[in-house]
Amino acid sequence: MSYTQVQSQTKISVKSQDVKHALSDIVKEQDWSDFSFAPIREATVSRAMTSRYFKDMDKFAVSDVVIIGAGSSGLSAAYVIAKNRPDLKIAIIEANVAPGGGCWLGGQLFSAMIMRKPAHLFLDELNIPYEDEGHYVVVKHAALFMSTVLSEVLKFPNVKMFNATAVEDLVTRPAEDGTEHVNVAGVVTNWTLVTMNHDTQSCMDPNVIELSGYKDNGDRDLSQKHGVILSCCGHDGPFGAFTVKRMASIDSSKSYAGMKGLDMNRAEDGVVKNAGAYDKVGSVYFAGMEVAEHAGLNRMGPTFGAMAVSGIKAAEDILKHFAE
Ligand code: AHZ
Repeated sequence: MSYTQVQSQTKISVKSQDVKHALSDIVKEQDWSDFSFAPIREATVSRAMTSRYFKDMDKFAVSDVVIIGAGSSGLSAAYVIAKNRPDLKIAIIEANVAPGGGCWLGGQLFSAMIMRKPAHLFLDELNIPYEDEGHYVVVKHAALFMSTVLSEVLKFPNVKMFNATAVEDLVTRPAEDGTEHVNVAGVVTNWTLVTMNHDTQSCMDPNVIELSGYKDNGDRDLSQKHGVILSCCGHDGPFGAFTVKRMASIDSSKSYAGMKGLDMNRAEDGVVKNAGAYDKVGSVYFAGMEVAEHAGLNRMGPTFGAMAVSGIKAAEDILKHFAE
């Protein structure tokens, strides 16, 4: 009996009092031998995936907010922006297949995640339980935080995450003030596996996501707000700190200080204070550990409060930009 056949019947009665079945309408007590799904063509499965993906690529080819990096800071920011502005198109680009960045463990191989207050208020917002230890709280597993914030973000209809996709360059325009500075008008993307193999392949050109608010000739359309990039690429590594490094290589007026050694107290306060807009680069905001790279701050190690709070601060800056 297939699922559709079962649906058209009255509910199967359950004699067992103890067992709670997840498939409530087609519950089986003992014998699953006649179970089958309704038939499906392989091509139907392909079309169901690819048509949606390409529709999303079309829809998000011009986006209001592009978030680079789906770690704890990027997803915290995405949650706040998407919740407050369901009208904004928010594209999240994540180089890894698995989103979440470094937030599947608390530190080293340990499960528990430490968040210093007031980041616990964000946990309350997401209904994530924790142990209250006074000035800090402990979530029993970092994956509980990550999976919750990730699922909440993905539920927003105005958010699309493109994972296994790397931002490998920035789209730039001359700054309006006539100086040598640049405005960033979009991101250049490629499949991560391609980005990692440019040296071994003949050139495979990338794709682009443009920020909203530009005309066909690339000039700003002053009748509307321009879109923004929020870079949350984490600290330096194979992909990390991408945007600060690229800004410094494009624009001679930019340099990045580089992250300093570990100092939890200075690092967490500094990352929050320096998160948000980036001096003299229109359209780009930063949150998370990438802030430590451009501002020359300490790293904090396994305390995640500043990741959530810097994401929220950057999100609020972006909300102000769209509200003004
Ligand atoms: O894959 C990266 C990760 O998921 C992704 N990413 C980086 N560069 C990218 C690019 N294109 C697309 N060019 C890119 N995606 O960005 C994500 C960064 O997540 P993260 O968890 O590394 O950064 P975060 O700043 O959100 O959180 C940092 C957590 C850390 S590191 C640390 C320490 O080392 O002391 N302490 C904390 C709390």
